[in-house]
Amino acid sequence: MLNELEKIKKEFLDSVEAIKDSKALEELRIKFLGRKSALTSVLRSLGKLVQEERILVGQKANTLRKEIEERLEQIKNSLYKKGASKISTDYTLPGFPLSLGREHPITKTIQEIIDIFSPLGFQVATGPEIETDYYNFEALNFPPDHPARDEQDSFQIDGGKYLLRTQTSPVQIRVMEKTKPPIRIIAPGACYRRDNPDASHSPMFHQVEGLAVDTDIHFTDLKGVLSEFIHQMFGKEIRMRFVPSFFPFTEPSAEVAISCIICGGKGCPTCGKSGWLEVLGAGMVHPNVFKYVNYDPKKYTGFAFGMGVERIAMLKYGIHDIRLFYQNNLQFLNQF
Ligand code: 2NM
Repeated sequence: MLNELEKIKKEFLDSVEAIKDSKALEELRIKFLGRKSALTSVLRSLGKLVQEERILVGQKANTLRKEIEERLEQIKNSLYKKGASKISTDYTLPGFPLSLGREHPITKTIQEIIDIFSPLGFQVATGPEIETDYYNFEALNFPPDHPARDEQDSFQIDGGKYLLRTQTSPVQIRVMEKTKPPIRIIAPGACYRRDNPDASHSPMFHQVEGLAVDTDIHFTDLKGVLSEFIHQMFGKEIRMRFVPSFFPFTEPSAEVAISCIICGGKGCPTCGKSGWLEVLGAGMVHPNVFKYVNYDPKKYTGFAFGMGVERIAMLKYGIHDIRLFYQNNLQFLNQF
């Protein structure tokens, strides 16, 4: 038996040098390790041997088997290295498709709004989302304990030292503090109010507010600018109306509505049978606001407006629940 193993080993070492390709390698593997190989039949016949012999021959046979396996593995690797350098890459094959992201519908709507106001001379202004009571309320003519504050419950930080802005108008105050008129700006960005989420409320939402200040700004300028905005955003056929309203930072103030984009004004469930949809608030800047930023209210007048971006996007795209914007459902988001 031991002689037999020696013979197998010698024969293997003799024939291994001749291997030139993977076909020859596989043939040799079958010949020396396969079911019908001499080594396999030695291992099979171990049971017939007496114990001492069985242990000795068994060990030798298994060692040989390992040696053969390792040597074949070495040859396989060196064949692969030689061959790999010959395999050329086909650079004309198409690559793996990358799934491209896209703008969120809110980002897209903000950009559309900016693209309408930019050619009218409005520059984009931004500011902090963490604000002080002074910039978010007081300088905007919302005195402490004024009932208008009830509509804008805020999230407080550091026991009321700071708050998350409830509107983007503090940006307008910050710009007016640093810049002399004429001013024409729009302030897009995230705002926060302590509202419970439902189909039309979210504790985080977005606004675009606008402001124009100069020596000769009138209500008719506000109407002209907003009429241009509404027609570009919703269509030339859309009508617009101003309804008297109240905001602390404007006087007079108005709610701006558009003829219902679903029914054209006849009345339907979307417009609550009124034929009109409220889309933004606006007015002439209150003289008190100018006093806070050291503008002379006798010299300067201005108009301001504010809109909820989600509301605009919901009307434009026919979305019935604001929460869809924040759920990251790709089936929803991929539609835009
Ligand atoms: C609105 C409605 C009406 C507004 C006022 C000002 C400022 F800074 F001039 F006082 N900024 N934005 C304003 C006016 C905002 O949002 C519904």
